[in-house]
Amino acid sequence: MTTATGGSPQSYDAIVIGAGFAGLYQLHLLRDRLGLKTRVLETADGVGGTWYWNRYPGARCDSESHSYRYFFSKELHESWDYSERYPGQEEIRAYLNHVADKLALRPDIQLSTKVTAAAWDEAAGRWTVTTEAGERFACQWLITAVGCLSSANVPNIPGLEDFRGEWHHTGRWPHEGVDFAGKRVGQVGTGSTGIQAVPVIAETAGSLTVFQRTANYSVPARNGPLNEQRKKEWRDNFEEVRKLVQSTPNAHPFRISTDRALDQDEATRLERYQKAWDIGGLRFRAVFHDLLLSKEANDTAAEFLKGKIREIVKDPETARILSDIDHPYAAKRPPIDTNYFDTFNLDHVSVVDVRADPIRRIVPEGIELESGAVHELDVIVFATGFDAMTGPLLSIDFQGAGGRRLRDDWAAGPKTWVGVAIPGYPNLFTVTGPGSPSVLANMIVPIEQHVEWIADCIETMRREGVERIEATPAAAEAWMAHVGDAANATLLPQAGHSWYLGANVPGKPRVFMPYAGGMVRFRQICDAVAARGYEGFAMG
Ligand code: N01
Repeated sequence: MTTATGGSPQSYDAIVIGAGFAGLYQLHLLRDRLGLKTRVLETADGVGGTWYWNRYPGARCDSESHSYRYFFSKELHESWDYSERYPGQEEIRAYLNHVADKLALRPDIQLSTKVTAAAWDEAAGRWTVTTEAGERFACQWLITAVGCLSSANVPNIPGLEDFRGEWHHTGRWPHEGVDFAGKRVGQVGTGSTGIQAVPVIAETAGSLTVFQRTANYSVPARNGPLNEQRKKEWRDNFEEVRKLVQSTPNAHPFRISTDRALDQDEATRLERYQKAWDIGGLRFRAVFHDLLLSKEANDTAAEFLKGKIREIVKDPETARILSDIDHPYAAKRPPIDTNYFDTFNLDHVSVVDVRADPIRRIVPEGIELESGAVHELDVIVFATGFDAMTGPLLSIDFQGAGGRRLRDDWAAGPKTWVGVAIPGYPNLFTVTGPGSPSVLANMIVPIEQHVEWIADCIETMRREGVERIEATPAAAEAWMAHVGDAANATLLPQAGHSWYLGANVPGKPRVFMPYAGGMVRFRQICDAVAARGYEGFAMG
């Protein structure tokens, strides 16, 4: 391997940062369709992105497996079967390794390489990318494929360094696993991750105490093995599934009902909720069209789900804490689970309401609350989420045109043009950046759309002899206003503590980051931008 720590940087047409779903496909298109000399730089020592890091107990995707895969190649599609309704972390990682082999991507992926900085050289019209090890790379196009949820958020609770036991964040889980057998385990966090982890940790832990700040809804996933007939069905119906996921606003393989909750009588409504509960998964959100548009409609779903918690959880005080939910259903990312609420019926599992009695500090023997109560623990699991969307980008020191810094430019919140380009940062593309539908959709579909749009844009530049492209400040300003308006037309901003708003990270600006206008509309907007000669961009 060549190193370029001292002299001139290694030269490429394009550098892609990250080897998850986005980076692998971006490499394939740039290298194999456009013929660009491309290199992927990846922090981890394997491919997989999110699915490389998130090895916590119970890690599994909430998208159904026939929709959580690439759709750009029928041949690739037919070469892989998932084994369960929802793919588990190991299986998704295996799938991405299979893709890397099948498309012969590995020679152009440099693992164990953390990008720390990237600076635009205006005179050369190129980016210089620097890694933690001091290697330098130069490229005309720089593409971030760093994921939306890859910057682990370990809360800054005083005393953590004094804790006598071991602690882990779910997004940085040890590869060798964690042995909970007989141990006193404390878990902080009850988002999608925490809700998946609780039942699995409880299987072996001596005791499990869940520290809940915000109670959460959850719908049973109803996971299970796929039989051979179902696998064949998904293989044979590639075109239908692809069309379906590309034609629904949230890119999942099911349609959102056009019926409104408030138009139904109560018996019909309950019957529809019960049916969706029995089918399980994110489909619950699609039962009625107005669940995220009308608080009154949402209340009917919320009440149904709170009722289920009270039905399942036997101890009334535990049921009260778990069902004391303060936001509309699906205003935060709605989790799905396998036996989450049932797990609280086990004698060795309990919940502590840390909204009522907040965590004061961590002491050598465990977690101390404001009341002075100390929960003695051997292991603390932080299922405390991520510095979402902007975190992974801002962890790289981007220096744009004229020496401007992304950290300064985004001090009051991110600004992008259609999620993929940032004014002041020429020839930089951000796959599923802030302002894209990304996390509000089944991620694979926005990833593929962005990656293809970026490849088309670069192809156009080369065909037309354009060396430099940059989003205009006016376009980004208008787009972020539209992103805000799209969110405000829904109930999403009503979950004031959600990571969609950056509210989970102290000091982070409160800006609603993902585009809530839906994937179908977003694709039309991006296509129109390209068709109008890359409207909102300055090209030269
Ligand atoms: O993180 P979260 P996550 N003291 O931010 C709590 C995707 N995902 O990793 O709500 C006490 O949702 C925090 O409390 P509060 C999915 O998009 C997908 O669970 O801020 N508690 C909350 O309960 C998801 O939305 C899948 O009051 C603290 C929890 O920690 C996203 O990843 C699976 C705290 C964090 O919840 C993130 O989910 C898993 C503190 N200091 C995740 N700080 C699949 O598809 C935070 N919390 C499978």
